[in-house]
Amino acid sequence: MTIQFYCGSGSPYVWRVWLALEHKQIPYELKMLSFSEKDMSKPAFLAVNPRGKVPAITDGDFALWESAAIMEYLDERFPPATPQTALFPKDLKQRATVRRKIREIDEYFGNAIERIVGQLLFKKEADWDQRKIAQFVNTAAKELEVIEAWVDGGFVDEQISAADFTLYPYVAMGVRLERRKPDLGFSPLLTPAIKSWMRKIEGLPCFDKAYPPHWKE
Ligand SMILES: N[C@@H](CCC(=O)N[C@@H](CS)C(=O)NCC(=O)O)C(=O)O
Repeated sequence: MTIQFYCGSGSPYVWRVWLALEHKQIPYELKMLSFSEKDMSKPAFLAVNPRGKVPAITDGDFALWESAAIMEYLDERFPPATPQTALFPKDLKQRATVRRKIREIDEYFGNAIERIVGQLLFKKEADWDQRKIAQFVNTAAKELEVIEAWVDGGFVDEQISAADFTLYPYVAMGVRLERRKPDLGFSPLLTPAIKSWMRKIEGLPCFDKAYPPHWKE
């Protein structure tokens, strides 16, 4: 039974699952929902995910949501043929470390990016709280220092993993937010080590296939 992948364009949570599906070359059927049409709140989708959020998948009659849980499910459901196609390492402690980094990325860096999104994309410019925006950028900067040490010369962990697919969409979102606020000051935080890691992710065969469709326009 083909995996049904419910998604929306531009969501960092969707993007990580999309990268995971493509990286592992899992066959799936794309169900693109529209944020502007409020498809996530319609009964057809609420029957899949009662929280009304993307991403969600179905595998036969099994439905799953929450992007981090979906990545774990996909990796176990479609066991990797090589370590390069694994989303989580085989070794218990390395696996725990990747899970920890995913939590840290979501909890600290991702949270700061989400809060900037909340200001710049969900409020009118006149209502932007410049003090808060600066505070969130500052938090992102501190987290990028931690992240820089992780990615230095390699991936977020010892080899490519779900942690890279978790991190990349948030970083890309930070850069994209400068279209709304050119003086946001996010891009200058990207050090050579982080940029070099970004190029590695951008060079993966899965990258173009999972790129948010409306960002291509
Ligand atoms: N913790 C969830 C977050 C999912 C989430 O917040 N998705 C947003 C898009 S970024 C959503 O679907 N919002 C519904 C809406 O805007 O109607 C996950 O990791 O999957």
